[in-house]
Amino acid sequence: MTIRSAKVIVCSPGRNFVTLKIETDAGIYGIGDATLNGREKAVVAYLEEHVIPTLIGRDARSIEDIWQFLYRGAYWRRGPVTMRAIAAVDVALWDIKGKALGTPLYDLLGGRSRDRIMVYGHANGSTIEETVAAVGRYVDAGYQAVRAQCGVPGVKLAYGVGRGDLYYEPADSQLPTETSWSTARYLGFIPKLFDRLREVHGFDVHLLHDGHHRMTPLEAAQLGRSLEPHRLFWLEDVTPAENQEAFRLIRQHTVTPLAVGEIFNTIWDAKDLIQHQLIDYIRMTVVGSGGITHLRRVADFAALWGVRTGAHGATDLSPVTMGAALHFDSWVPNFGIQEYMRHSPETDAVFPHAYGFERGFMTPGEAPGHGVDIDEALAANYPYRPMQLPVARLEDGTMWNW
Ligand code: GCO
Ligand code: MG
Repeated sequence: MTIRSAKVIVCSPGRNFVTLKIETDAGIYGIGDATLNGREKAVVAYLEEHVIPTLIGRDARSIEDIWQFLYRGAYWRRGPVTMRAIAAVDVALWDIKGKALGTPLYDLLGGRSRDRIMVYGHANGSTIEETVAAVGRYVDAGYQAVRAQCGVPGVKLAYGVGRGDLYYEPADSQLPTETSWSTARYLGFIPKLFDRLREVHGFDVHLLHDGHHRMTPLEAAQLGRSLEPHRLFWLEDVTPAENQEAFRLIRQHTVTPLAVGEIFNTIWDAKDLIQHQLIDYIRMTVVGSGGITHLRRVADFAALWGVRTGAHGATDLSPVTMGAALHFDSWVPNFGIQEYMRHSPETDAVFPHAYGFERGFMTPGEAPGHGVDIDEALAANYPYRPMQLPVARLEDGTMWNW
């Protein structure tokens, strides 16, 4: 079964998505996601100019060999653009293999380890009481785990707070929106949010929080320690993890569980964090990490050290990634949780999918492959719109991490 053609489909049904479609001479096609939020066109060019021409005529069944060919063959390894392009090919090929064998992707990986997949939703508000009410709506909808983010008094456009839309989407402008940041204000405020959340909602719901790379290691340690009484499910991305050793300091000071990895691309970004047991959850997902083929190596390595998965699942990960991730989650023995940020109805219509949600849990469906397709005619109604992620500055104007 050889690869006959491949093409990249760029569309914006509510937000931008880059999708790879690979067709074989057997008439079977597979779909992969290559979306890199705010930098989409770089991956489009990588695929169209440098990857697709090398795929034509290859055996579509040789997923591992094609992965190694793309990873080693580029000579220039790793990075978000390269690894998303590889992921798109990899996921499309797993999709093809599942369809060719008439079996869902989870089955190819070794079968199901669980019946349903616990997901966490995103609750946010501009005040504590708004956030408390938002968490309540998720609890009422059956969620067992909810991420809570809140506006911070004195901080303009704090991270993670919706701007009136039902579907939170941070990439909101052709030129990056300038937001402001004060870690001091944040550290003084967030414990009050969780005091109130536990007071109202008790301890039966898992609560999560995302620091979005803003703190120094010591500040992160302080936050982790101050939140210990609230027994969070996890505290995410407290500090940028380019320096994996930084987490050692955090770990020495707090027992609040730590999650990181949504911006990691390969196992090399997470190796030290995992083998020194400096984190509890690894947030890498298929689109960011070279696809199923590489992510399962990460998960198996993490399992050795008691680290569980907690895949990134924001709206910039297309339904194709969501579908593939849910199959992966169904199989992976060291599963922790799956992030689930709902897509808009426009996105869901362009990407018909077999996966489903019911009261806080998801299932991948039983369709062969990953079970997600693209309606190309509908996609053509939604042309690409240049959008970038925001940036953040400290109160004195210093550029900080968004
Ligand atoms: C999360 C994330 C995202 C990112 C987004 C950037 O935990 O869900 O931090 O919402 O900000 O993926 O494109
Ligand atoms: Mg995050």
